[in-house]
Amino acid sequence: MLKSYEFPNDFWWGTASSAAQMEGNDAMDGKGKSIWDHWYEKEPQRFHNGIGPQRTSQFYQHYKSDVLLMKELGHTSFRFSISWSRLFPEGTGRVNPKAVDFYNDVIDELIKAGIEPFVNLYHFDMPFLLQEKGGWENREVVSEFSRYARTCFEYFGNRVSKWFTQNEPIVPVEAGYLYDMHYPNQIDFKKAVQVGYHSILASALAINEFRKIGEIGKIGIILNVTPSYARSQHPADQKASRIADLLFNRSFLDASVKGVFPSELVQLLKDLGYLPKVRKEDLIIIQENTVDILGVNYYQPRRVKAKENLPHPQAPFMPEHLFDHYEMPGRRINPYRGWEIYEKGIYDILINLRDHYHNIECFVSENGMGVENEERFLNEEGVIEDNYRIEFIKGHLKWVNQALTEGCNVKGYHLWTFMDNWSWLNAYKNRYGFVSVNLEKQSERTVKKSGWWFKRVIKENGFME
Ligand code: BGP
Repeated sequence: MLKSYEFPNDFWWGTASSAAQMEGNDAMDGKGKSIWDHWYEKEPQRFHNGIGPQRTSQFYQHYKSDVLLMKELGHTSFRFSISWSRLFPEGTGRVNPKAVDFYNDVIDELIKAGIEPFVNLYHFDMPFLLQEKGGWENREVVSEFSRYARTCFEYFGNRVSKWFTQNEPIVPVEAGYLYDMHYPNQIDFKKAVQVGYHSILASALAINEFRKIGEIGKIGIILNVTPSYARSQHPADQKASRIADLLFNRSFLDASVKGVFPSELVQLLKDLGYLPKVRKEDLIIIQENTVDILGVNYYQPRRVKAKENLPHPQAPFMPEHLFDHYEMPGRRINPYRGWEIYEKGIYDILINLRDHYHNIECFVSENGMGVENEERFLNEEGVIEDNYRIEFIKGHLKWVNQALTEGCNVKGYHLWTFMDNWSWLNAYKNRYGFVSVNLEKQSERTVKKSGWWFKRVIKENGFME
């Protein structure tokens, strides 16, 4: 018998993207360089097929028709980010009027199309001139961020009522300061902790600016609250998993939602000798400026086991000195990205938020599947038959639906992403969109089978299976 998965009438259906990944810099139009522009100039070979941020999907040129396509596909909301270095070419000081026009127009077009804009302020894209001053390592840059945030609220707050300070702030910490995947390519746990702490402070300061301006809507943060699963019930595996959870989830989650750092995390960093530099007054700001709403990005779980071998005595300290990653036999993998597919993870996250984070209002802000060489699935009508993506989304939506029936305060689902976009180091290797983009003829966008399927899901507020 078919089961029906129904969602509330006002459920937010849509997609998410980010400035650096979709705007394109072919027309810089006064934009300053971000760390991505700089790094690409310096080391283009680090990017898949040498494709850099210049050639991303040209939303900057085509946003009007892109928004119309979103409308055609039934979107009720769309999350994008403002590029700090487009708005403030030097990261501070002078505002670029063309950027103001562009974002004003994007917002207006979305509203005209009946699509609610969800605006994020920071998605891995530090202005290069501020990175030269140390980026998030530097307290001054934290203050610059709150100034930038305030400017955005002032310019766009009259029409945007869902704001987000940052997307996955743990990623610049890991990728930029531990694992050499983002600029500034450092491997330095001490700096990583400071950068993480300053990002949290920057978010709280931006929220503070938002509250000072008055009632212009809700403000939140978007976190990849990857659940940690221990290999076994053995206390050593359990401890390893708890440490991973503290470092990668609860650091940002507790600070953003509850305004405090878990005492176990503080003790751990203290024991390791890696407590960041903290000013007392900052802790009050963090405590008083928690989020109204939480975006949950979920792609894969984190599986953890106790350490099996001692680290090399000369190796720089890494989180992996405290636990090992666990490759669970039989796990399902998306081979193109190497990420495990585990749909129930989204349910576990939502239940955790219900039970331990006062059931804060939340939504699935990113979920998706990147697949290589999708042209092989083209049918005779020229449509990519991405049945695997439909299955992937359904699998997750079923668990979101289950969480709803159990009282979770989850308000929407956004796929990553609307149209194929530039995936950082992977450039255009894996495609995530409901809409494919012809990289040669950029203006050519073609809706995939999943895009039409999702349109029906939105129309019917659910699906049967
Ligand atoms: C998330 C990021 C996105 C996006 C996505 C897919 O972590 O918020 O920016 O890129 O992951 O990952 P990737 O592009 O690396 O395949």
